[in-house]
Amino acid sequence: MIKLHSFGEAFGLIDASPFVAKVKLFLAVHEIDYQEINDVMSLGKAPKQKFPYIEDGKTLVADSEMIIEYLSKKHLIEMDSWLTDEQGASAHLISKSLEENLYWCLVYSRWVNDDTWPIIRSHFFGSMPFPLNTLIPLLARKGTIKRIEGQGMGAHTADQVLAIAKRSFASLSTILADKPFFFGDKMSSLDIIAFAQLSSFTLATLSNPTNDAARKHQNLVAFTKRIQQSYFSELSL
Ligand SMILES: N[C@@H](CCC(=O)N[C@@H](CS)C(=O)NCC(=O)O)C(=O)O
Repeated sequence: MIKLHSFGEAFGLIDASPFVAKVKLFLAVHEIDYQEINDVMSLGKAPKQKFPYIEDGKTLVADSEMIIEYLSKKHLIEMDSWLTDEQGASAHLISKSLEENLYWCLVYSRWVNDDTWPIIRSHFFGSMPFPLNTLIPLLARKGTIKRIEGQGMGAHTADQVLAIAKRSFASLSTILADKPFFFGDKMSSLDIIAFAQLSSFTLATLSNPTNDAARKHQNLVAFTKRIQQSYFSELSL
């Protein structure tokens, strides 16, 4: 059976990481059995020093997109074969916007902003013994802020990052409109990616200006709730 290395459920979400959530939803939608291994301490041993990665026997596959490609080939899944070429191209670019831009607003809201950082610190590092519980979170926060700065989002003020996130939420809300899924009645891989990124804001039990801004869009809240309830009903909403 496939082993999925993840951070684990957190803040009412199926995983603290939207990239892990994406793989978990893909596995659930396609009814692929797997064993989940939550071990944040082993992140350093991950092939790309990031979660998710999977083990399939001796094969290791890291990166959510590559995992989905690998599993699609193995299980002969063609989730997007019904999309037109134009829809497929738009889906690709929207998903890149979500994962390469909106995602960094999420990281900023959790790791940079002082309103949410204490909750993140206590969740990931609270059970460590003293003095690790003071030193490790400091180092981890410093490292994450360096990555956010390297990516570019970290150069902005909190208000500017919030404005960037708000524009993405509004655009996604407009595109989704009152459809069940982004391209109509049927789920595509864009819905999997959109669920993973959006639910990290709409369904998180963390109250901050970014999550509150996402929750103003009723259709995005309903979309993420519906999917979480359909595939992960054990998580309370
Ligand atoms: N492109 C990767 C991104 C994965 C990623 O950024 N994972 C983050 C969590 S959301 C991570 O493991 N971060 C740990 C670190 O950078 O130390 C994917 O699609 O899987």
